Amino acid sequence: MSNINFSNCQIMKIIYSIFFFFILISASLSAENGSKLWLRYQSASSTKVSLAQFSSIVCLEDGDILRSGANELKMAYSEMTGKEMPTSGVPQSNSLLLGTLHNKYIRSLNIGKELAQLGSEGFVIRRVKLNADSCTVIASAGEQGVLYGAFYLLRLLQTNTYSSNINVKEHPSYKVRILNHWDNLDGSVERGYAGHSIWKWDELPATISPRYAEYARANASIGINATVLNNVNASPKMLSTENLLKVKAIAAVLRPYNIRVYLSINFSSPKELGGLSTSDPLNPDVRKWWKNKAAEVYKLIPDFGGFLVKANSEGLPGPMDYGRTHVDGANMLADALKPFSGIVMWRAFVYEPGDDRVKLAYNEFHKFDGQFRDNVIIQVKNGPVDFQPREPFSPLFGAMKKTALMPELQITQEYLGQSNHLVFLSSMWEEFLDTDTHAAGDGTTISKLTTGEVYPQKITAFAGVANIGDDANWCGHHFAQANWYAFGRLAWNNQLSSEQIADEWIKMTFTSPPIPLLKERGVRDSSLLSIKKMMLTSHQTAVDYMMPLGLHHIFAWTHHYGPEPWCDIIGARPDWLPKYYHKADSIGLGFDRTTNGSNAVGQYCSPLREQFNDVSQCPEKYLLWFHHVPWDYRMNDGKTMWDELCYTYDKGVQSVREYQKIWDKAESFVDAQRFAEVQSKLRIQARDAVWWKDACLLYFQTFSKRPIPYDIERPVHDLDSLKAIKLDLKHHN
Ligand code: GCW
Repeated sequence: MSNINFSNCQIMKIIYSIFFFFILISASLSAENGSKLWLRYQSASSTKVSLAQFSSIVCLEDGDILRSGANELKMAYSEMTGKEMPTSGVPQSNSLLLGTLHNKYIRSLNIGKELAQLGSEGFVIRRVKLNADSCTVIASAGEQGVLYGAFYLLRLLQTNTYSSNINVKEHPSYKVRILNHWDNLDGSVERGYAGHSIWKWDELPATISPRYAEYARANASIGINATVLNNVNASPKMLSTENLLKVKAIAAVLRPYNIRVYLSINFSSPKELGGLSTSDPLNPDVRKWWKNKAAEVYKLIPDFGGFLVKANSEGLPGPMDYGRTHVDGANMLADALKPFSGIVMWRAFVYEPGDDRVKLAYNEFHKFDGQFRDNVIIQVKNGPVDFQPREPFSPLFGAMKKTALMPELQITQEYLGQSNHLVFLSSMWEEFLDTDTHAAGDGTTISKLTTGEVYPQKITAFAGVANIGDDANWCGHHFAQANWYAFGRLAWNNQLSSEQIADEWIKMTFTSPPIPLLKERGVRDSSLLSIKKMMLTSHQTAVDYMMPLGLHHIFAWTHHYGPEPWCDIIGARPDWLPKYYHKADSIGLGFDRTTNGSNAVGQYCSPLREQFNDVSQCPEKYLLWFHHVPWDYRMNDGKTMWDELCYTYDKGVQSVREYQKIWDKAESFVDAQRFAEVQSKLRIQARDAVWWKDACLLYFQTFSKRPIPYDIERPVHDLDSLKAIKLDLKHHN
């Protein structure tokens, strides 16, 4: 009996140990809502090396921005080791030194020329000998570079890629790396799918949300150095003194992280806010009003960045209301900002009805080449229409040789499943940046053009429409954080591969429990690899189940979420309706933009224009963008266009199902909350993919009159029931 009792006791002990083990594991697995983004250092304690290898941190000088970098390292040290990082005033053996050329130790390293070339935001991280001691140094010409170097070092540790003989040299591809918030003063966010605006205008300037500093840290960690706080559909009230005081309060939080604040302005502000009778850019009172307003802004915010302007677009006011031009409008604002070194980002997203919509921005802008002030930069969306799942590049890139141009990308997934679909946008942006425009001969890629390597630009910039809101996980979908991350990384280095970006992000974001522990628990590396593969194929997958082969803008009228290729609204602008774009008829599908059609191909340089013009040479991913193609046209793989369309939609659906399997298999690798949330979003995505496939194939079948190939999944919806769907937007916005 006693024996039995004894062994019971042992069993109890074992049960308790197992119980506590699981409590520990589940605590580390469950307390996760995604709010920490990729800034997780706790796991680094179990990686090959951690900050603990450094004997001390030595800040060789003072400065708010440098201090932000040092603080991040100290915080990471505590998270990694549970102890405070030793600090020291002078270099010791194995110290981590942070400093700029202002410091004698950094100067003694003889790297002044190198640092000057890298600029104030560039940096080196290097193992150096100082007197007799070996140290690691993060050095830059400016304190900004030290901040970026600190985050760079942390990333190496987080991703397990640090080596003790480190030798890194970095500088950013673009000077201005900027988020565009489409946030309104009432707290709503246009095309925002992650809750309300993070800017709490009602409580500012008295109350400063702790999220502002978190936001600044996250952006600094990926090199973003600028932000436009408000929607391009701007309210004139944004520039009221009352609101500027609120902007000043936000700027004060972002400044130590090297982030400058910009504002979108409403072109009618002189009239609407200032009470003038006009906002004509050539009117002296209007010009004076803007000069005074600029002076007021800079008095409050001396490092204010400048204005972003949407003018004469989608009903917004602009210089053309007064018979003036984009040049008149942009230059007037540029003159007002010039004394303070501010810049104007003037958007080319304009499409006054007339010609084929894809041609309009080019038609309106390229004729002004060379006429803008040198503190104006034209902000151009990646494609000629509007952030569609896939577009060929905007032909303005390469066409304006004497004007600074900057790409505008959309991080928020307005047209890519919003916060429900897992779509890693980096692949799309990489494709865009790598595109050869041939503007100045072979190899004139968009990345080279926009960094000023081909035609020099005084300002270079890279903008992304933010996907950030006040949701706990910031972006609505855990994987949408990867798009914010990727945008910043590409703005910093536009040569990075999406594969590297995905790899970094996965390792930094899903570090709980840490990777080595996972291995002990038998989770194979293949889970990580599969997640990466899922991310890297996810853009093509979304294109496949939404708009393959160059189809575009066949979304539902209001919400841009689901399919409505049949959509017809009496009295609507034709180029706001899907039929304008797909042109389905009994002969075939697609928009004829060849020399026989709208001749949009003519806006591209040779040999692209000839390639796009010739149906047999046109890349199939753009086929229906440039051609009206017969249903039985033979594709490269020998299938008819109709069959290819069917198989591609089906492939999209099947790929999402694969993603579900990949994710479910990764369950032991991800904490419970994030696992369940992504799982449930993938279920929505799988259902939506079928919705897209059925809607588009059943609708286009009414024109093609051909069977859906019998070896693919049959439709599960009726066309009429799909046509009856009217989404309650609240579910999606
Ligand atoms: O993509 C479209 C959006 C609008 C947006 C506009 C723009 C801010 O549907 O919501 O307005 O583009 O870029 O100005």
